[in-house]
Amino acid sequence: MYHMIYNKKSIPLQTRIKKIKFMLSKIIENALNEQIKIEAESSQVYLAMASWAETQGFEGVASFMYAHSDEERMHMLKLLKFVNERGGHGKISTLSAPPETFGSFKEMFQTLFDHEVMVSQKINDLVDATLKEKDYATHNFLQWYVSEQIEEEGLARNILDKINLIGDDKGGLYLFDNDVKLLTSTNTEI
Ligand code: OFO
Repeated sequence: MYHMIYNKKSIPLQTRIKKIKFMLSKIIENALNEQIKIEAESSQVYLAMASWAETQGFEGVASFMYAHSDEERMHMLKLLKFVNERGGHGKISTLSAPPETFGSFKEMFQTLFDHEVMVSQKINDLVDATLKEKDYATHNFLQWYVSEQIEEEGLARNILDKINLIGDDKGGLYLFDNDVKLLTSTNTEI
């Protein structure tokens, strides 16, 4: 539930009304902090994928993953600032180390897709928690993440479909790498 904070005695009524801030409940603050950690870990996983792809000579896949890693960091920061603006404390947690290698590109994009499905589930759980807590402001804020996840899952699914068609064909992978590079430069929303 919300808690109002303002100093009744020192601030005139009109100013007081403007300055009313609704603090996050502990339940929502903790849940948002959990999501901050998930977004930070997503950024780390995609950074590890970018680095691995680069060592394999796949520049297109690497730049796609670097851009995706930056996007996830932006998702994390957006949550962190929201928590702080709402009177909570955005926490920076220890992150688990991502894998160093990913087997094949097919396996790597499958991991990316599975990861995004997991993130969508976590966002849904969070939205659910805001409704239970009657925190409609956070519920509204989270709609951006709901839409973002629809896009990200769709994109990951498209890429996975393509790579499943190519299989291990070297020529196909070369063309795929160029396609993905194009995707990075045209889709700044990734
Ligand atoms: Fe792709 O995870 Fe952020 O929201």
